[in-house]
Amino acid sequence: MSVISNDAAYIQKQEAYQGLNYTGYLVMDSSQPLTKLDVVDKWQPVDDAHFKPYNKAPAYPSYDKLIHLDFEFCFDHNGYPRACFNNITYIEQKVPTLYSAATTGEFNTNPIIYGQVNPLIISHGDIVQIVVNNIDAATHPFHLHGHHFQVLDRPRSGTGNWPGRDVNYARNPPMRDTVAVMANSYAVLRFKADNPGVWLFHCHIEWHVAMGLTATIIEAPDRLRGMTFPPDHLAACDKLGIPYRGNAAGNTDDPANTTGFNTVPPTTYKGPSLSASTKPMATSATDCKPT
Ligand SMILES: [Cu+2]
Repeated sequence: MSVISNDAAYIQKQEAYQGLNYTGYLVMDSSQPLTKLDVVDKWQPVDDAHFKPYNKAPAYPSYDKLIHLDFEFCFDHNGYPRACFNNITYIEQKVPTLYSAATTGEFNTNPIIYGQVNPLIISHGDIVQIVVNNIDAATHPFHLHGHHFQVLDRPRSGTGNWPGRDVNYARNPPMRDTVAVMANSYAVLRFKADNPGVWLFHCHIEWHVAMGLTATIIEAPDRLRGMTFPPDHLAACDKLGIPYRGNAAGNTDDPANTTGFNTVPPTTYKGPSLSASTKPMATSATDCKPT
């Protein structure tokens, strides 16, 4: 048994785990000789917020765009528990966000057209700073698709919210695509917007995703206009009854028309989007996701 945590509260309890440290072989080919075991006989947790990048890359010295996300659990219109960024829970729309970005022309820089997916528009080349305040009493691992961000600050549990100003950040911060944001604390992240696309930022505890703990970064929408998709992707959407043109509700004549948007989370959980008339096609359903 091993317990890996970089939360100071756990580290202080390390005596409780002495005697539970075992080292063994994972044998994939029994015809091969066993090599010398590399035994780690002392539990010495480290805080990965203090790692240094292998390439010694310095921190981005400033940013062009600040994304400020306050996370806490919340309730929807039906009284169901949800998870919210800035008091708004993510609600899956009829048209996946990437398809809306590709098919709505000049409208695709307007977050309104994407519906309640917590859309965040960023420009190509921007240095983006994400501040996540974790207002919950547990640690949550936040993950970003499409980038490795710098972790400029990730203080201990109980620190409270980001003070609203940038101070004393790491000069050579670690680079990650996931960061554990401590309980009642925050993280400060930076990345360069050099990868046009639609990228989700979400808690990596999957049932928290199901509860709506997701924001959608729409990066360089001007470069996504008119992009084409492989025919098998579109065929999968056709098979599943998922529209792939227009705004969040599939309105193509006027993308600013929000009629038909999904505004209330579903009251049942069905996993990937499947219409009742189609057979489950798990891998194809994933193709229709905006990541
Ligand atoms: Cu979570």
